[in-house]
Amino acid sequence: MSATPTTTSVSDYEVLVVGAGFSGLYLLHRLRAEGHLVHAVEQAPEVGGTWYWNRYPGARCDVESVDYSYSWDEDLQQEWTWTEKYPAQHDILAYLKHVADRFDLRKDIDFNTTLTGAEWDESQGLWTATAADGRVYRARYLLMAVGCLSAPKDIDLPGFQEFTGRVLRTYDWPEGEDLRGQTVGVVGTGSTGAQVVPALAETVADLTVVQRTPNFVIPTRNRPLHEGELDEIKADYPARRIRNKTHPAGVFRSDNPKNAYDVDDEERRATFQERWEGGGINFLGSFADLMFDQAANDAVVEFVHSKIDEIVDDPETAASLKPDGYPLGAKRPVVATDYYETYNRSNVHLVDVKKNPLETFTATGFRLADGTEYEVDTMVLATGFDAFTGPFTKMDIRGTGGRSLAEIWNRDGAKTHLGFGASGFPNMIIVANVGSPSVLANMVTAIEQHVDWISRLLSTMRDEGHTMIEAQESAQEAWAQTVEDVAAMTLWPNGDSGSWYRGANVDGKVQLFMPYAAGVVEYGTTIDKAAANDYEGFTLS
Ligand code: N01
Repeated sequence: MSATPTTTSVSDYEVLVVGAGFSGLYLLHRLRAEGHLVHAVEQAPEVGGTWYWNRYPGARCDVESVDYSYSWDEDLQQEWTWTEKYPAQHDILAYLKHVADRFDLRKDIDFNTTLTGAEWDESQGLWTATAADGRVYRARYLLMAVGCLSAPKDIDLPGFQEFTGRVLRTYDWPEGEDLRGQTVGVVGTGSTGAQVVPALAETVADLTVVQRTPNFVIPTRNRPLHEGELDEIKADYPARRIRNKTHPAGVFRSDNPKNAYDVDDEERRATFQERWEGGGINFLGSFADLMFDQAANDAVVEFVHSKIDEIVDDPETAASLKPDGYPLGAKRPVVATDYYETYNRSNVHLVDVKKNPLETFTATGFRLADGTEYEVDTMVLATGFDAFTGPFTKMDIRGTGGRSLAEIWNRDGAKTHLGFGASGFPNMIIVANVGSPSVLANMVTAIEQHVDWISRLLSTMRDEGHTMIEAQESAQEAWAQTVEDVAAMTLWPNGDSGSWYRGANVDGKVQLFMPYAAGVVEYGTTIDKAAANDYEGFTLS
């Protein structure tokens, strides 16, 4: 708790929600409706979480608009108008602002409030959380609705401090900035890089993309919704939401039930081609065994390689863009518009730093190992996140006996029981993050599933006179093992992908597979069973 207090105000609540993105807003609404005294704090001056901050050109979600939205209010889903198949950042932010206004949520949110730490007071059974400006919040329950991808990865580029030009990071991009006419460098070719690169290519004079690990990039095929399409969806909305909850990914996909080698070469290629034409994450439903069978995955890898060869004019650039050494899906698959096509533009250049390492940044740009120098006006860093754990470990969270969550997670990796609680941190409840399907599903479905479970838990505790819940250490160990074991049944952990799913993108981070790979259906059964069994694995008192 580092900041010098400028105020000593102390506010008392039953529940303190940290974050006002998709999770925090629904928690606030749901818990308030159930009569809990609940309040939220939010670092930003506005609601929206990740969709407030990530305003970079091209930012768009790869889950369809009509599914990447709340399902818990029929009037809300009937009255909101989505205009495109996939929502742009500003569309999602507008939607969340509307939700905040419509359900009068803002009155219970303190904006511009960054919590620096939270401490469990054992004698009183309360959390005391401190904001950067010194304000203090006391609450029985601390609900961590902080997002999985909200703490940027530290800059780990050689000699970056030498660079004196402008630096923009995609995670907090200045509103409306498109770097028109400038000479620009971009580091990072993940989901963010693959969206910002084609968008910037349209406006900047010259764009150099620094790529370390190539990704599999599937075309989005975004389009305006056809006339009448939204009305048809709305007529069937409740049933559509139920269908979404029957798919492990929390969004209905017409997955092909066949395995890749159940069919001949021609049918296999035609199937990939059809899904590629359709665009989006549905491509992963081409065959049932893509994430389970290496040969099936090799087939899809070969198909994507062939598309890169087809699209990219320069053979050397095409060769550099082809991912190898890890299965498609082991790193979060990227969905973007005109990504490969962008490398055919005369103002866009790819620098493959696996072949020719980035030696150092200089005052005016950067230099490669072979001595090639690049001069840029602005460097754009799309270098990713300290995923899952970062938003927790950047705070000083102290549990029973003063134990530090950051110390434990940095040393042993992040472990939870069923994704909701960590042993030694009573009444700290985690929302849709480590140990639950979270990022491997439609985040909104995963969030709703978590919030519904948490709200049931808190109401049950109130009704039964409990005031404390804590994950049992043995249950937490067993669940962490289950999360690993389930991931090990898939190709997700395989290869040299450096994926943030397992912390491999951050130097020195303990590598554990963090999301629960079995998906929301299996997970829902597990958590409901635990609840029905008197919250098995948790101690309630
Ligand atoms: O981050 P990333 P992101 N030198 O970690 C490179 C979601 N999302 O912000 O792979 C050189 O995926 C790094 O290279 P490497 C989605 O879940 C969704 O792009 O480590 N390069 C990589 O290329 C996504 O997965 C949407 O070798 C360095 C890139 O930076 C998640 O957010 C849109 C480097 C980081 O990629 C994160 O995506 C956007 C270094 N020192 C985001 N350090 C949609 O819904 C890092 N890199 C569409």
